[in-house]
Amino acid sequence: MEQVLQRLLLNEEKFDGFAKLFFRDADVDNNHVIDPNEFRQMIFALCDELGLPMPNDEEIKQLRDKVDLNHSGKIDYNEFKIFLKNLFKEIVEKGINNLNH
Ligand SMILES: [Ca+2]
Repeated sequence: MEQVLQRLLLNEEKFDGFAKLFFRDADVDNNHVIDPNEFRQMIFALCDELGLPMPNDEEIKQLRDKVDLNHSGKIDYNEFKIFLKNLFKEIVEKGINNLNH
């Protein structure tokens, strides 16, 4: 998994493609932002995909506050992309089993 993420990080085009696909999937009502419910589902899907432990509601809320850079209550694509890139970097640097959750 780490190698897959590393390759994505090294190729902006591929990373953008992956991020877009994931964002589109998460944006269930297709309004181009991720609302809190969609965010919750998205985090579950992401943890499932990456084999990470499922966070609880409080952790999801804290994460959402961190990702929502302009505090609009919703996550736009740019915010999502920054979040995803940082997450991938953290996984590549520390290894998937050594993340703080
Ligand atoms: Ca939405």
